[in-house]
Amino acid sequence: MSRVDLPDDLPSLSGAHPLAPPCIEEFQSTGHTCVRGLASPQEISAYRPILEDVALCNRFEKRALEERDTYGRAFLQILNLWLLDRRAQAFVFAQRFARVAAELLGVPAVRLYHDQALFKEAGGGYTPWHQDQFYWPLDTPHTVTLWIALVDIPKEVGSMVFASGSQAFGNLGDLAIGDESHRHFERWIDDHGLARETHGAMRAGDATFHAGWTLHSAGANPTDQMRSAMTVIYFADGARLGPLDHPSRRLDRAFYFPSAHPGDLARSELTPLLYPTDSNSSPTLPGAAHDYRGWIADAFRRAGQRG
Ligand SMILES: O=C(O)CCC(=O)C(=O)O
Repeated sequence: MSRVDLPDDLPSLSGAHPLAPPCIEEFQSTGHTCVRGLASPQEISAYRPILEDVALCNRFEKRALEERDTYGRAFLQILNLWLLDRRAQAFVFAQRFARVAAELLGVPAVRLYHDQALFKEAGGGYTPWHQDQFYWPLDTPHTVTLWIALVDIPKEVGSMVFASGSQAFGNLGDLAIGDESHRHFERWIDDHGLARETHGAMRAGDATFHAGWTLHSAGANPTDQMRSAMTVIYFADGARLGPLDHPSRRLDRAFYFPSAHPGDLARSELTPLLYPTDSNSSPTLPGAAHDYRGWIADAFRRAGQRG
C-alpha cells in the first residue's frame, strides 16, 4: 500500500453528528432510519462536483436508457470511488459517517465494505425491491448502507422505500435485483403485512441508513435532473467470511477477500477500518487503486464470471 496525504482544501467531515436515541431505536426495530443534515450544504457543495466527475468519468454503462433492462435503468452504479480519487476517498472515509454507522449497529468498530455512486438519471426507472446482503459473503447481521443525497431530491422522485422489519427475516432467498425480485417481494411484503415506509423528499446532505437485509426499492425519476446519491457500506469489525454458495458472493470474495476462506476474518487492505481510527495515521491506497479496471477484470476472472 502506498500512503497518500489528505487533501487539505476540503472540509474534513470528522465532526461528530450526535444521534437521537429514537433514531437508533428506529434503525434497530425497522431496519432503516433517516439522519437529516448528516453533511452540511457547504460540505456537499465541496464534494459533489468531485464525486459526480469521478463517477461519470469512470462509468462502464454507455447505453441509452431505453436499451437497458429494468436494473440498468434504475441507476448508474459506479463502484469504489475511493480507489479512484483521494478526494473521493476523503468523503467515503468520513469519520462522522462511519461513527453513525457504528452507533446504529451498536458495535465498537466498523470497516468499509465498499462505496458506490448511485445516480438515477433524468427519466431513469424505478429501483426494484431487493436485499443488498444477498450479494455479500459476510457472516454477520451487522452491516449497514449509508445513502446520502448529493442534490435536493423532490418528493416526485423521493428517496428509498423500505419494508419495515424485513431485516429480521434475514436472507429471503437468492433473488438478484430485477423484475422478478420486484414482483416476488411485492407479494412477500403484502403476505407478511409489513409497512412500506419512506423518508420522502431530501435536502442535499440528508441521509438514510438501512441494514443489509432490509428490503428496499425506490421510485422512478420523472424529472429532468439527475438524482445523485452516494452510498457507503460498512460492516462490523471482527465479522467473518460466510459461505461462498452463490456466484454473487464468490464474485464479492474475489473483489475484497481474494485470499480468504469461509470462517476467516473478513479483513483486507480493501476493507480498511473506518471507525475508530488513529487520527495520526494517513489513509493508504491499495494496489487496486493503481489499476482499477484491471482489479475489476481480475475479480471477474477469478470468480469465473464474465466481466
Ligand atoms: O438509489 C437507489 O435507487 C437504490 C439504492 C439502493 O438500493 C441501495 O443503496 O442499497
